Amino acid sequence: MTGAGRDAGGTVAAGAEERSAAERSAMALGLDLARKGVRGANPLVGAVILDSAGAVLSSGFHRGAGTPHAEADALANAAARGVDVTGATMVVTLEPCNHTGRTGPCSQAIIKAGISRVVYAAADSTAEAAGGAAALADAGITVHGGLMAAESADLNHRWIRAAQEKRPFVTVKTAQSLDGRTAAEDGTSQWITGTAARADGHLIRSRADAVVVGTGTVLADNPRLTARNAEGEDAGQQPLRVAVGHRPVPADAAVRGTDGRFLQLPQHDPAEICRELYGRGVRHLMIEGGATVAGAFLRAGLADELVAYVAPVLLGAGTPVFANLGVHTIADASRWRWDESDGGAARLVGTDLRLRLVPLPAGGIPAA
Ligand code: RP5
Repeated sequence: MTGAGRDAGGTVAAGAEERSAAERSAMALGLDLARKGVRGANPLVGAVILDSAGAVLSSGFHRGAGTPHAEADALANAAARGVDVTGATMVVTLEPCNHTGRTGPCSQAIIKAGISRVVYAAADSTAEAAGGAAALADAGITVHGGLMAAESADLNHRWIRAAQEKRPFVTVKTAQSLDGRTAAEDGTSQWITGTAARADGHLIRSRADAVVVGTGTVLADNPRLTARNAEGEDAGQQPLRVAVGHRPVPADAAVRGTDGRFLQLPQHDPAEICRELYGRGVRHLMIEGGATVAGAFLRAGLADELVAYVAPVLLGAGTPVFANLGVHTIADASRWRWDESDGGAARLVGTDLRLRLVPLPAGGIPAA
């Protein structure tokens, strides 16, 4: 969906042909700016304002829920420098919103500022915010949708899916031996995979809004669940750390940290966990185990991608990577397909193999 082609009384043209090189490079800049935002309840968005010659007048991005949207940020940055944006073009990575949430509708701010042309990438797929392009066109602004829409949608694809399904996008991550174990028979588990795989896992943590483990894993491994760099320092955005289950989490458990980003949920049911965390603004949820929690999400059909780091290590016995999948016969197997996006279906990361899969629809049969 490009959002192009809608005629709402003004002009909403498709015309990728006439989009200038300046607008394309402004959109690329907008996407870079968008990545600086904080993930969570709102999508990542960047905006760039161009003069009629294609020079950049101002830019902005959305820093996270409750802060100004990218369009408002770009307009405010222009105003702060006394830059006149009358008749200018706004290039924005998502269709401007048309609703009043914690901030006002961007469509009205753009109209009020005297912008004469708006070029956006992806249409806003949420029912609450959609309609901005039509409102702008109604006000006589020339609106083009769809420039670099795929790049914008890719940036926010987990958020978009979450908004559509009204639950977090769920990534299940495992770090396992070649024979599918996450701990040896005596419970020792650190470490099965190497530093490069662990660093890659930390990158996923830094992009997730929350990381979930069961209280059993908290007690067994005392994980920190922070996103850290190769030096072991906290790096990037930090997810909310969530322990699910009834067992008490000790006062000195590493997962509690000191930043207040720890939560214990008594719920066991994945759907309830998703509901609770979605209500708290979580749009991308990462499940790190243990076997019971990860298995419960898979069994409930609430795992949207599986990232498995497989070490060239055999344990022969020990903790299985998933428990209670409810598979008793081959016909009931939980079936997945390799997915090439987001880092590829299979590649070596240091000494380990990183696999990425997405579920087949229920009852799906893998391609021959
Ligand atoms: C979980 O995170 C596993 O339980 C593993 O032992 C643990 C490591 O977390 P950090 O303490 O490195 O954050 O996947």
